Amino acid sequence: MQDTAAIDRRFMAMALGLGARGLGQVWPNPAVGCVIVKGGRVLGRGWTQPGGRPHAETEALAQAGDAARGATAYVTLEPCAHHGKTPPCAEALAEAGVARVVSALTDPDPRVAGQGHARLAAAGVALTAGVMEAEARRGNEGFLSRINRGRPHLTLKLATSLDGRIATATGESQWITGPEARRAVHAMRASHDAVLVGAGTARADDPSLTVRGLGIDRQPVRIVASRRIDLPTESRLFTRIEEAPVWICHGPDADAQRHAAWAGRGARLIDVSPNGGRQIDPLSLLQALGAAGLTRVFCEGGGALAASLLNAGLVDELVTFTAGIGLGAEGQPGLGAMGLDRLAEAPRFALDRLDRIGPDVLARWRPAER
Ligand code: AOF
Ligand code: ZN
Repeated sequence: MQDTAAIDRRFMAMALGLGARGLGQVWPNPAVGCVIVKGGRVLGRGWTQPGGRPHAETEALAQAGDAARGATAYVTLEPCAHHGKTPPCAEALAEAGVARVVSALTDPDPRVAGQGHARLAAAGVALTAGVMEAEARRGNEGFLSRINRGRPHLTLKLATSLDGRIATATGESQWITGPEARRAVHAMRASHDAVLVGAGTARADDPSLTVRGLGIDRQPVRIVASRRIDLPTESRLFTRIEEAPVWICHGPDADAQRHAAWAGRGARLIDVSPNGGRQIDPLSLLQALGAAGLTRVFCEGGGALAASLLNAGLVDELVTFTAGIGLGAEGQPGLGAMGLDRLAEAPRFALDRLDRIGPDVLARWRPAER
């Protein structure tokens, strides 16, 4: 016979797995998961739907129907307390007769912020909060970052040779990593709200930056950071803009003609120059993206943008693919100049997870505690 704590963790783990299905699909909302259980049987499973609604609890309650009466609901984030398109989830759970709610994490959204839990308690629903909180923080880290820091969670991807190069001197880069790694990149794009590149990469690679072959509902937003909007209108991003949204983040000295051309094509143009500064400041860039509702951004280079994000301490997660090929000092480095003199000044990351992927190495890193 398992004790309640172990049972709670088992079903919360299931809810966390369901919630993760919404990652990249639900911004500006969190990707929540919900499981409704009675007598050890799962009666309803739900997760936040593309675009952020319906909420996870709505989905799970609809599945469980009348059987929700007397059941326990496991939710990866405090049920909401505000009226949106539907009444608050806390109310819906109580009205369905759910006897107990187990939640992982308090919702930092000021419209909720403890009031969801309070409503449940007031309605006589038994409440256990904080189950698998650390795991739920990870699952909701994009949303938590948007609400608490005003900017999205930022993942930086680097796919390099053994010696940290991303192309030969002549610019040949297809392909350094194998097909398995490239497929994994598409899955990573899909779990983020947006893909971000610098103008140099957009010009050199003419990337489409879409997710292909995964059958997703909502393509990530494609973002180019380009101070002057130095982006040819012959590029795929321009000619095939209908495939997914394109946002261009630029500075005050942006080219007016290209500004008009991209706007006319349907791109969203965002001025990210703080106090009239000429350079794109990486923090202002991310704050603008947070204000636009993004919770998870996946940066795929190039070297200059990656170096400036690293230098500013804005990389929350680093994903590196390393291929077994050496390109030598004449190859193009994955990171541009960082202006570092001392090792102590260099951004340092600690290994979080290590996998082999086809013939390549996939490592995930988090900022090292200092
Ligand atoms: C839940 N379950 O599945 C999600 C929640 O714009 P609205 O009305 O959809 O509300 C968005 C807010 O609801 C969001 O900021 C967060 O506080 C909460 N998200 N809550 O009970 C869910 N996605
Ligand atoms: Zn809700």
